[in-house]
Amino acid sequence: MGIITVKTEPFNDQKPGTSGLRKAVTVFQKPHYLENFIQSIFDSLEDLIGQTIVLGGDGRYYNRQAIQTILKMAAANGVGRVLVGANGILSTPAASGIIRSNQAYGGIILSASHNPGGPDGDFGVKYNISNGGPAPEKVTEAIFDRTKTITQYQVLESADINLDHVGSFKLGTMDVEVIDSVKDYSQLMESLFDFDLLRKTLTSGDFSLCIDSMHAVTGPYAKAIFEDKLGAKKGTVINGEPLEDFGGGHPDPNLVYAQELVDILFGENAPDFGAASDGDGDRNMVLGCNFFVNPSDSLAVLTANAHLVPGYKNGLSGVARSMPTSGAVDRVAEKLGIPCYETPTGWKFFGNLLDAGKATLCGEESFGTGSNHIREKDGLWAVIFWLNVVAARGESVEQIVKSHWQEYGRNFYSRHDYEAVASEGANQLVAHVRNQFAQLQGKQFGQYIVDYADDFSYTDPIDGSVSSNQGVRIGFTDGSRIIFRLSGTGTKGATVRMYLESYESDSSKQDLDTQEALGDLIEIAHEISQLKKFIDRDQPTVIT
Ligand code: VG1
Ligand code: CO
Repeated sequence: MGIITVKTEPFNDQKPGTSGLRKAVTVFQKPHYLENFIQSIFDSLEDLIGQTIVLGGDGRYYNRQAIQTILKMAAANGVGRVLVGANGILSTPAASGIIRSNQAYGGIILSASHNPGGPDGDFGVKYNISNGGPAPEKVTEAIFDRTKTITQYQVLESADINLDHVGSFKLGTMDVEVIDSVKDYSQLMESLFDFDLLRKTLTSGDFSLCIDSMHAVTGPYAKAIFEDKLGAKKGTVINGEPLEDFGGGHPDPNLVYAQELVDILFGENAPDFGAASDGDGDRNMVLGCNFFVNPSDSLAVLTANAHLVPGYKNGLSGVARSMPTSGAVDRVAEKLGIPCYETPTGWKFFGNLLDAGKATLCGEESFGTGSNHIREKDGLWAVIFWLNVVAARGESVEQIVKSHWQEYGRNFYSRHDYEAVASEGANQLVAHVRNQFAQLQGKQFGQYIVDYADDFSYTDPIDGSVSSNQGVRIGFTDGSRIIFRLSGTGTKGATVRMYLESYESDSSKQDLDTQEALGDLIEIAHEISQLKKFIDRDQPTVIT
């Protein structure tokens, strides 16, 4: 066994996006492609020698091969110890927790999250720092810089490690520990939530639930927690077997891609509660019987009810939401007298706020919610939080959300995604909106008057770093908003996201259909952006 140095040449497309480097599997399979990126990570980290890192992925196609390659490269680069998930699998939240509880130096998470998997699907690599959270921009920029100049990488010549069972191995001088993360994760959840109350509710016979793991990573965690620990009946977790191609599905928990769950919750004899999570387990969708909870509302409801949950009963230091997320949580924060921070899209921007104790709960409109228990969003955590609130209040999901609207008003909210459009047209669309900033100021569209039109820029309150061009936004005098952003996680062409928000304080008008309530704003958004002209699409691919 020896360390070999392999000559390579840079690839020009290894810039990490919103959440790591995501590409088609076929791109990652190109000779040296994965290795270049991993070596660039190692090269841009200081004092890596002898350190402990965590390694695991969402189990998608190419996960196993990539794990073996990364282990051999870690050994050749002087890493001291790697904690790797059994079968190479770790959910993103579990990986974050393991980095923290082991005080590891960092972690490498292999996931393309909600993107489809399989030989024709996507793959991804993300680096997390010692706080357990996604690397901030200054780290991802250093990695990207390195990918542009790399000339060689190191790899240990050795046989593959058996990842099927928990155990300890040596790879050269490096220790490899194959771990089962389900127990640790389940204990962490038990430390935050009222498991006795949950067990009582789930075994009472008059509360039913359905958890859809979408053949992705949360299956084993969900079965261990809901069925084994909390006593829900067998079969509560559906699609609970992680598969390399997610059973051909699109592991994105929304009303379109989680069709099976939606049919159950909106069907006859629907259960009281339903939830789904995504490919790597950090997203969640919560449904009540015949009722959909908008993720922006979910963050607001959890914030307003956190005092009912043991782990948060002593109060929240603050909350944070991504810019396109609706302002529903802002109203709750105001009432609670706690600060509310607005960050760019992507969980990495919450890390500093959480580390500094400025925020306790965080959320994104994209079905992501989390807290200071780890540094990633956490799908099952959000689901258990919801169940704890439902059990403590003894009300249905629908009752809880509707009484929330009555108290705080309703922020009608929707996102229209136009996936896989031509990049050129998408860029032109954003430029077209940007070019109108000056003339939009004060302009009237029906009942709406433009208050501001700008490019969202964020200055991190902790380290002062500035992130510009984080979405173009048009705000109206009544608080309504239209936002356009290009996705930083897609792998085919560009994805245009159009976000729409309006506020309704009159409870007699809160039952309107969301798309209807936002109808005028949608028209205005099309008029301003000339979307059809630039990207030649009549209908969005997904509406959430
Ligand atoms: C999307 C979401 C964003 C989320 C990111 C990663 O990014 O909008 O809110 O943080 O995915 O989530 P974008 O750039 O495509 O809009 V995950 O579950 O894919 O790690
Ligand atoms: Co995800």
